Amino acid sequence: MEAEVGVRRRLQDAGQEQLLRFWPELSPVEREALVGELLLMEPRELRDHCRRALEAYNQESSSPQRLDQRMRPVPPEFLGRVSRSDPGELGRWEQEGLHQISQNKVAVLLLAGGQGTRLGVTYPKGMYNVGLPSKKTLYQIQAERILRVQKLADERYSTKCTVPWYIMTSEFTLSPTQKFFEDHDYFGLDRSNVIMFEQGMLPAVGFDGKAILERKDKVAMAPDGNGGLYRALSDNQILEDMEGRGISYVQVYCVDNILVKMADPVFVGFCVSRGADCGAKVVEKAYPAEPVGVVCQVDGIYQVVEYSEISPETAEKRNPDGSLTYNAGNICNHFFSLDFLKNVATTLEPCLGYHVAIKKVPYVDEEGNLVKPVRPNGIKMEKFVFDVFQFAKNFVAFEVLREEEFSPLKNADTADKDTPTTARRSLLWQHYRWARKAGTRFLDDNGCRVPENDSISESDDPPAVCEISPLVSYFGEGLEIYLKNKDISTPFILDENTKECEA
Ligand code: UD2
Repeated sequence: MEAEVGVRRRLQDAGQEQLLRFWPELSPVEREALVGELLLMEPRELRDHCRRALEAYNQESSSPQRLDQRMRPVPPEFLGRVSRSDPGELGRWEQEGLHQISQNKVAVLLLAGGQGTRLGVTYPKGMYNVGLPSKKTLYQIQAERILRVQKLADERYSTKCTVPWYIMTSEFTLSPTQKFFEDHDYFGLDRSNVIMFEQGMLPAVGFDGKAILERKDKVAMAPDGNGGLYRALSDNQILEDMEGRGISYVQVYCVDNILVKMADPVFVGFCVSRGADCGAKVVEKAYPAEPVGVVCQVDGIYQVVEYSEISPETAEKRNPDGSLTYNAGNICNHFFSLDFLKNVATTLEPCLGYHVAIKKVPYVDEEGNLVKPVRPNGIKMEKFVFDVFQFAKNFVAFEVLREEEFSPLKNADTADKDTPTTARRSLLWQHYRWARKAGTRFLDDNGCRVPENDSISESDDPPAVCEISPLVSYFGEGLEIYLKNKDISTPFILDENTKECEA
């Protein structure tokens, strides 16, 4: 009774009393659950949140913001490019990155709190197996790349280093992710170096400015966006953990890129040698209308501009050499110094604005029936990880090769882009190229040489199926001893075991 009165008063203050409308029907257990949830929400924060959501929604539906006139591309002196750098320069960055890794100064941080709705699976995306011959999941591939990059640094600098792996999850993804890692023995990593923590959640708000009930005893909640990272870092004392381990640099990345280079020594080395506090990996946009955000300046300040915020004319704009003016496609792979993250988490985070997403949010109607809406009915508010670029004192962008570093898994196979099939193909093409470069000849089922036909498009399967374990090679290095002048039947998996036989 006391709890009910307290909660009711809090909700009155927040203007959200409708959340108790099924109170008389709830069992004691359900009441307790609902009260527990509501007590976590400060009345003023809840009121402000609902008001902000409604205002943002109204503004968004009346006039989508165009930024064309205020945009400038990243100045060339702050943009590194793999394609325009000579091997000596790339080697120096790699050396610098491996050195930092060997000194235990580099951590990786995975953003894994998303719900993966577009892919349509009920479990976290990192657990997805795209159908590689090895059947490895995204998590396993990432874990093995960490093991390999640690080894590369150790071999170069005679050390025994660790790249800690921080994983931000959400209410939806924490326990399945934990269980998956347990079941797979942390894929060979030391479990004390895999640190999972949870991001915050925010109520979904209806178009009337009222928080939505998804059940009679439960408010509809959604993760607060990948920019919820900064609040989660301080709420969970993650920066203290990093500091305790002596970390100076953190690479933050998104879960679904099958080609992601964990603690990428070249990217880290580039950022460190430029003295950057904040950096973004980018790829050249594939075509002007490609739906990716563009890293650029707006009124002289770095940010990512979403494709919906620029006109087709601006997206089509070209430089004298024919390249797109706004070409720096964001791939959600960022570099931060620990000092920068500390400053954001302790001081600047409240200045980050919210982005509005209009979604279909299941709800209970006035009669208490569960409704799955066919049309969007709710506002979700999210912060974005890249919105901190504005605070950088020394921002750099680093353009990498798409075919080597970016192939995200966003959609189910019914789509034609960013699907399990395209992700699998990208990885197998990469490994086919590496093997060819190392001097392999592939044989088909009949023992005949597979022709080395360079005109096949990478939107088809590669001529031969070859998968190389990240435990054997991180970026194609060191393959000659196993593959040079070898005739190899496909499908072929080069892993720790085959390596023993082949060497
Ligand atoms: C992200 C980038 C986009 C582009 C694209 C490339 C953002 C906001 N947008 O778009 O500019 O670079 O990736 O692949 O970064 N996540 C959380 N918590 C959340 C929501 C998302 O951890 O509350 C994670 C999610 O699990 C994923 C990453 O953030 O690892 C990106 O999320 P997304 O796939 O929803 O972002 P997308 O594809 O719209």
